[in-house]
Amino acid sequence: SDPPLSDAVESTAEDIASMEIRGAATIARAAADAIAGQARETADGTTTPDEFDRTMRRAGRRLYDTRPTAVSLPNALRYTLGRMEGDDVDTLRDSVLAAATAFTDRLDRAQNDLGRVGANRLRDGDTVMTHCHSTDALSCVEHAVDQGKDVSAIVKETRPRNQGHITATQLRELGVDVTLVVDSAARRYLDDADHVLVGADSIAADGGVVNKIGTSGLAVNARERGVPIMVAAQTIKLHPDTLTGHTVEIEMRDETEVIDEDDRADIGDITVENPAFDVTPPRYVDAIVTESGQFPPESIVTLMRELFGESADRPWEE
Ligand code: RUB
Repeated sequence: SDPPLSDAVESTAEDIASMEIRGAATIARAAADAIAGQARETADGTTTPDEFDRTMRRAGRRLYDTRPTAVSLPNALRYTLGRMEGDDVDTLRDSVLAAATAFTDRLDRAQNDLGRVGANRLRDGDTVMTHCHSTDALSCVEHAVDQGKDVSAIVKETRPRNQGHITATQLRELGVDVTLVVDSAARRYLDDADHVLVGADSIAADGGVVNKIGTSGLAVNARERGVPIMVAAQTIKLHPDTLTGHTVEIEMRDETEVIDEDDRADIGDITVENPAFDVTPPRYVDAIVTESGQFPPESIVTLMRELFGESADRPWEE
């Protein structure tokens, strides 16, 4: 039977599943770090190169199985496990550690570079409306503030998990004026917004944006109000499987996030659904801001082909 996986992988997998670790970029970083931890621990024990290889792929599978929608997770595994090479354990370990470091460095750089691009879209005195909590989106605001621009925010609370509270806190730390609203107040407050600014968990080849449930309704309302919709998403959010016609799986979460058991019992026999994400069609998106510049959603497929070719490896399955 297979030896247990490292604490780094087990605890990271549990934290991603429970959303202690959440948000696409943060999940990707945690996965790369956990893969590095596993490589160190496995190489420290008595192991053959074959066993090392098998254990690393098993660790990848364990992480992969936590949450299905954010493609940054499999892209992190693709990057780190895809660069695993060598004939002896030390060389194998070092290749994985080097890949994990290169990957997290790229994350930092990409977020910083896209923040500078996104900031150029924001003018002094502008108000953004946000949904959920996106480190890529916040990077745009941070760079705008660094450029000396005065930015205000209308922050949707983002039921059921209220990630808007995290966004509100972090925007306050940047010195941004924040107004918190319930999700259903979004349309009313769009009249006060100059941009809708959201992140993404995945971007499909047709330019569709997969992000926190409610993003698509917000985008439709924003379009109706004439408010431009800007998506901040570094290129690890591009979903290579969608190049070959696959759709992105939308995670369904537990109903207890929506209603507690007592209330549910009082109401009687009902169905509770709790999808975590939705898809905003490309026609409702004005710009996708990446570290390689901003793109209209319709042209994102060109960038995807450049980065992934026509096929995406699944090293955790080998
Ligand atoms: C998080 C979410 C975020 C994206 C982008 O959902 O929808 O907008 O992940 O975040 P959850 P980032 O809270 O369910 O993980 O820009 O930090 O990658």
